[in-house]
Order: sequence, then C-alpha cells, then structure tokens
Amino acid sequence: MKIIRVEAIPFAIAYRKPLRFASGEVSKAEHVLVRVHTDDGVTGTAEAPPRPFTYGETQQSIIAIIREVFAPQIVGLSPLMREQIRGRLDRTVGNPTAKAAIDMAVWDIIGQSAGLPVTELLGGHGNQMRVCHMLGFAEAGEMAAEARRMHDSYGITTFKVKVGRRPIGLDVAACRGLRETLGDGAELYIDGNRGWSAADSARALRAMDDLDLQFAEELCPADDVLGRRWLVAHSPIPIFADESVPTPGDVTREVLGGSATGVSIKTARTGFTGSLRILAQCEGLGVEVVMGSQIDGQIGTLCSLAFGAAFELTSRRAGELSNFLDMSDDLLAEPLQIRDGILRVRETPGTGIDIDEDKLAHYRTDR
Ligand code: MUC
Ligand code: MG
Repeated sequence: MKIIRVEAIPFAIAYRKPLRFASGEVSKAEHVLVRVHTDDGVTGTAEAPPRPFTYGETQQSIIAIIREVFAPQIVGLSPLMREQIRGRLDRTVGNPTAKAAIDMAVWDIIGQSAGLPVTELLGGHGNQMRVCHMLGFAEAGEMAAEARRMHDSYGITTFKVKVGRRPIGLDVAACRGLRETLGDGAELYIDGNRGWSAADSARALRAMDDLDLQFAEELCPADDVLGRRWLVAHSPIPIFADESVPTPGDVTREVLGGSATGVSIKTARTGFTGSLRILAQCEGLGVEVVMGSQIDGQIGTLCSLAFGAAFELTSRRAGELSNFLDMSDDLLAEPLQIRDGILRVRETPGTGIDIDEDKLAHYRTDR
C-alpha cells in the first residue's frame, strides 16, 4: 500500500461564543481537514487547527506547507513507514499542526487497514477518558455559571481556568467563584498562556493558595529561563509546560532545566508518533502529563482521546476534550457525546472519524 495523494481542505465553523485567553482569542474554527489517500482506496483523516499566536501557523500556511513541501515528500511511501514519514517532515522546522495532522491521518490508515482502533494499536490501556472543560476569560459569575452548566449537562467535574494578562484580582475572583460554586470535589487548574511574569505568577499562586488548584500551566514565557526555574522552586503546586514543549527536545530542555514539573501532550501538535516519544520521555523522567487541547474540534478531539485512552499515564488526569461544545456545528456524521463526564473511544477501526460530506461541502471555504 502506498500514499498517492494528500488533500488539505480549509473549512470554517463559527463558535457559539469566543474563547478568550492571555495569548489570543478564537471565535471561528478555521481549521484544515487533512486527508491522506492510498492506492488501496483507504483514506486517513485528521484536522490541523492553526494557532497563529502560538506557533505562527495560519490556515493558508498549513495548506501551503502540506501541498508544496510535505505531500511531495511522502507520496510513494507506505503508510507503515511512520519513521520515514516523520523524518521527512522533520527536515522542516516548526509547522507542528500540519505535521501532526499528516501523522495522525497515516495512523488512521494503518488502523483501518488492520481493522483495529488506533487506541489499541497505540497502547490499548483503556477505551475512555474523563473530560476537562476549558473556561475562557469572562466575569467571575459568568465563568461559574458556565462551569455549573457543563457539570449539570455533561457531568464534567474538572475545569481548566484561563488566567493571565488581565488584573490578577479578576483571575483570583474567577477561581474563587468556581471553587465556591463547584465545591471541594471539583478539580481545578489554571493556564496563563505566558501572560504573567514569574513574580506575578508567584503573587497569584499565593492569593489562590487555599483553592486547592491541581497545577498551573505555562504561566510565563519560556524565555524567562531563570524566572521559570525560580517559580518552580517556589511554587506549592506543579508547573506544567505547554506551548514551550512542542518537541521532545523542548521537553528535555524545560524539564531537565528545572523550568517545568509537568507536560501537556497535544496530539494536535505532536501527532501520535511524536506524542509517543514525549510520553515515553515523561515516564522515564517521572514527570506527570495532561492531555491538552489546541482548541480542537471533534476530529481533533477523537485523535486526542485515541491517544489519551491508550496509556495509563495519559488517562490518569481528565483530558481537555470539550472545546467542541463551544462550536456551532462540526464535520462528524455522528457527533461526539460526553456522558457522566466521560468520552468513550469509538470501537471502529482507525480513529473513528466519519466525515459528513454534506457538512464538509457546506463549511469548506475553497469552493
Ligand atoms: C491551551 O492549553 O493553551 C490556547 C492557546 C493554545 O496554543 O492552545 C490553547 C489552549
Ligand atoms: Mg495551555
């Protein structure tokens, strides 16, 4: 079996309400659907979510790099040659979500050809994950109301709270309001998207000391090298790295340099092949992980779930698997359902992505 063609299709689906955070805002899912076709007639599918303020990728840059650089290098290879494919894509620095989408579409082909869910091929630990919901910037009462709605409608009990780049008092009030509304049983953590200095971070963590936060993610920029080390040394809770660890080399630098004590694994940026490496690295270093979200739609969420459910370490914590709830629609023929705070892996071969072609025709923006 050989790869014969790679398609990169732009589509746009509005969010019901924008998600705001320290490094930006998302009001429309302007993603790229990636389809890898083989001469056997099997097609693998994944999506790339451009995050210009995180990685510098745009919808147009993802399409261009796939069509002009990546596709010509992998056409003719067997989808089983994952290491060759990875090596050829990694000649180019950056472009993480474009590379990851190709990698995950290739794994989808392998799963479909083998007649097995990708979760089983990857690790087979389990078939479900607890779901964490991400709360964007809003006034404290609004954030608490959204969390309560997510709890009552979907049984979600874990929340990631966006903080940073706004007066610290607003973030402290939001977290306090969430703890009061949700009670002691809820799991809360914060994500600063590089919006604070190390000193701001320490001050905020002190002000939230009684809120039983599980950990704090990417509070200050990776270039604040010594500031981040100081923060890790002074923080009462683990400090997770997110956008500072897009590659295994970055994980080594952040963790061994003492700038982080946990790692967010995002299949949207490291695919399955790269995420396997990062997971093994974290296990070897004794570092905790969380399955993060690149503000994924349902396609990306299925991929993240397939990986997260496959291993004990990745399914220990709730995964960020609910951003799609904020979208007005999506491309899957059978929409994802979160029940009792849990998302289950599909038992179908591959990653279980079944595209509704009518919806794709409606939302694609290249025709
Ligand atoms: C997150 O965890 O930070 C927001 C920006 C980004 O790169 O990812 C999202 C969520
Ligand atoms: Mg983050």
